[in-house]
Amino acid sequence: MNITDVQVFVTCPGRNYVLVKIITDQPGLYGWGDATLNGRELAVASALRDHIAPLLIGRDAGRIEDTWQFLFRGTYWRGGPVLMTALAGIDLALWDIKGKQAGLPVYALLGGPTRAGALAYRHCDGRDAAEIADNIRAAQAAGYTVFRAQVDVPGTAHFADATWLDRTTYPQPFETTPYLRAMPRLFEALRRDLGDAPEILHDVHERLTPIQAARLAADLEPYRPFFLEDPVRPEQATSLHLVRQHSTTPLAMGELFHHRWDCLPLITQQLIDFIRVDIAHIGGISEARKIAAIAEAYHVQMAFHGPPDVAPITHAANVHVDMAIANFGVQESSVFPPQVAEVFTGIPTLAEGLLRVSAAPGLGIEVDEAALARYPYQPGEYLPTLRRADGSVQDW
Ligand code: KDG
Ligand code: MG
Repeated sequence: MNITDVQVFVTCPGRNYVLVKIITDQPGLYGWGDATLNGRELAVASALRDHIAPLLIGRDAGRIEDTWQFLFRGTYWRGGPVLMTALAGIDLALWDIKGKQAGLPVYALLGGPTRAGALAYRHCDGRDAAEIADNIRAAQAAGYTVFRAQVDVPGTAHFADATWLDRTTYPQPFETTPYLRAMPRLFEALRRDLGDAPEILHDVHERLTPIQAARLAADLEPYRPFFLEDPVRPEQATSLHLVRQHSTTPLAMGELFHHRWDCLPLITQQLIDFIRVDIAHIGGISEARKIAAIAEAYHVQMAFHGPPDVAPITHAANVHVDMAIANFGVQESSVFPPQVAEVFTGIPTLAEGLLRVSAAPGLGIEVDEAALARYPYQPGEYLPTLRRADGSVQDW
């Protein structure tokens, strides 16, 4: 079963996505992968079209691990976000093919289901505690039990654009002092309003120094957050030692990591409780299951990144791995723009707070190529840059 073609599509059904279709010499046997890197889509598309696709023609599509090693080590340049996202696109498409060839869903190839579905969390961002509480109540009515709370910071912030509420809300400009005071007040207000039942987490988005992160983790402790995500920057992640020393608030990190070696220090030193790698940015399912196995040995749970800026194929891959591993923690869920449903079928479904994939062979996602052609790439979809009051750059 040899690869005869690797096609790359860049489409924008409300968000820019880079999709990979690998075609084999078996009639009708092909696979879809996602290689979306938010704001750098064309760099990945070029890596795939110009450098990777020509290397794959004629290779055995069934040799997933060998292809992974070939692209990661065999081509010398390993590592960064562009190449690891390109590799993920190939890896996901090959797992899709493997499942279709076997007539089995990918979770069955990974060892079979260990649970009924993947416990999902929902973004419930808002301008203030009251709006977040309302959003949590609405999500509770839809069956969710775990929620992400992001809020404006009194005195410094305003929401210029309400459409950002569905993504992540950020104060502009951003100063850490009011932020560090606002977050414990937010959690206190949410607990007063909603009680103990909702599991509530917060994403710091790498904006704090280690000692500030330690302060926040300690101040949030009475309100029992589900986890505190990305409290410090990834460049010196072992500074989480300082945060650990000062609190028992569970910590999560990993969406900016590229492979298992980025994760190793945090896992083996037990500096985090949840690892949040993005399957689309760490080279796909092959790498994800290795990270899960390492994490399992250290009692770290998996919480794969699941933002709307990766395509539904990655969301399906998340749930296939979540279903099969023992150390699943929680799955971030996203609401896609409505046009996404015109392009993709088989997107994971949510019921009673659990994300599920069907038992269809492969990843279970089909892509309508006529529909994606109606939504050409939109240049300039970059992440906003957060700045401090003095105009200097802050982590977003
Ligand atoms: O492209 C960046 C987003 O994926 C990121 O900002 C989302 O932090 C995020 C999250 O936890 O979903
Ligand atoms: Mg995050």
